[in-house]
Amino acid sequence: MKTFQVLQLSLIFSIFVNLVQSQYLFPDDFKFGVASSAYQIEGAWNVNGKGMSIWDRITHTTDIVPDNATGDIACDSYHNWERDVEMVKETGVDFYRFSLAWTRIFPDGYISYVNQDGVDYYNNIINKLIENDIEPVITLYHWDLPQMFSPQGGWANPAIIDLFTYYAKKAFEFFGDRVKLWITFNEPKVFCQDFNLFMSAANEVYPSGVIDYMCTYHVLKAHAETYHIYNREFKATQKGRISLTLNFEWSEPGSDSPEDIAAAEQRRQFEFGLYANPIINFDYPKIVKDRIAERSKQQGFPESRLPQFTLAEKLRIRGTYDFLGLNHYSTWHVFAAAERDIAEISYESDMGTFRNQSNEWPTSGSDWNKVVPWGLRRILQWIKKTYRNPIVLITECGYPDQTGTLDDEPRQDFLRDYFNATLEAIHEDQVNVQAFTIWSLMDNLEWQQGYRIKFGLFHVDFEDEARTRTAKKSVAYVRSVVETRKTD
Ligand code: GBH
Repeated sequence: MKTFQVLQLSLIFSIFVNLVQSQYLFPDDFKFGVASSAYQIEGAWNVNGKGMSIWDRITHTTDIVPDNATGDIACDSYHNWERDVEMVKETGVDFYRFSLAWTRIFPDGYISYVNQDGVDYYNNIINKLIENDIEPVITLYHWDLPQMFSPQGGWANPAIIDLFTYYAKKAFEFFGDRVKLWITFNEPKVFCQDFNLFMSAANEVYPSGVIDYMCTYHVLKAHAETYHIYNREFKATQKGRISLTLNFEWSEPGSDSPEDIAAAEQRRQFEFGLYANPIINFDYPKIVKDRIAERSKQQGFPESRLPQFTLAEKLRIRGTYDFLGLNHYSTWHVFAAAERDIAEISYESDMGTFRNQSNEWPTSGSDWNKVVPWGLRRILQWIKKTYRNPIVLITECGYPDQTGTLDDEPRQDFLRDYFNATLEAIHEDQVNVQAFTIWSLMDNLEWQQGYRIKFGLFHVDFEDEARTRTAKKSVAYVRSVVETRKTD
């Protein structure tokens, strides 16, 4: 063979190798983690002084969770925490993201009474993680509000801002000597905007389009105050970082028409910009402010239903992040839609647009969790462009099935695809993404889907009193990616 032909062949061969195998490596300082949240795993809902949260009440008194499922026992991580740490170790990841149950530490929500058992519980977990070289990452609020604050409206009542910051400050005092990464809120859009649908199903009064925006307004203020407290009183000595986590399902224009392109952007701003823009840029996104103000006016409200920030508040909220926490699960096609009847007062009608998911996208064990890895890459590109390339930590991403099978090839395929999308964003788009967290460490209480949907890297036997955990196949895959820094 002539040299030329050999060269040509080897070129073809290398292109082929690149096609079947992503050539990119995770940088040495890129971190991997696994995640959980208190109500979904802990159980022991009233054990050793723990107070009641809204989720204890919701599962005990409504039927919005199927099969009468509750978190009363869940994975019983209150008793099995040593095994949990062992499992994290087995995955090989760098950190474990978990949340504090506010009412395990402060049963009434007020800091005036400390339940030492709760402090001990989290101290044990943190210490054991550190002994095992696993970094603890704490979420302060993953939806389990103290029930005490519910009748007063919870996040719709401004009193919650101080109550939350008092709690957060105590958490820094108790655990901040060892915890270097803090997340104030998990997915405020879910507990402000989405839960009103959920709550109204449970005959709770939670009118959309008014109360949910109060929640948004108070959460943003509580987040900013917490950030400032940490910055002022703890950062110099504890040397940690703090931010919040926002969920973002990618909105892809349903067609090339200018209307659909605009509709997709409008949806991103309502779903993500509503929270990210005040913190990273300045104030709510203009399109969100304008649309809500305009509809409010037509509806006869003297002011916008979206509470407005004063200039001082805008300045206080801007910049209150050391990184951006991103939870991502799926992607949608978004289309322009006729404006809804002006009589309809709701977040959905303010947001407008219409969305669906393509039948061609592979599905998972949950109807909306379509597998669309390029959606993650587009999100990362969009964040880079919209917010001047902030540090992004992916704080959740994962694959659900309905069986909990140990033979979870589809989860492994999902992870490979979403890891590759992350690698492309790093190496081709120069996005500043520095961590990937897999949801979830183990099968757990999947909120309004009860135990029917399973995201775990570990299977949990919910029939067995011991809640025995068993590694699924994808655990070995995750460990190999962390070790080799590549996805194949
Ligand atoms: C995360 O929320 C949570 O942080 C975590 O606790 C949870 O276990 C995990 O996801 C898995 O669900 O049915 O079309 O109306 C994800 C937020 C929840 C937002 C489901 C979209 C419903 C889409 N997502 N929600 S749809």
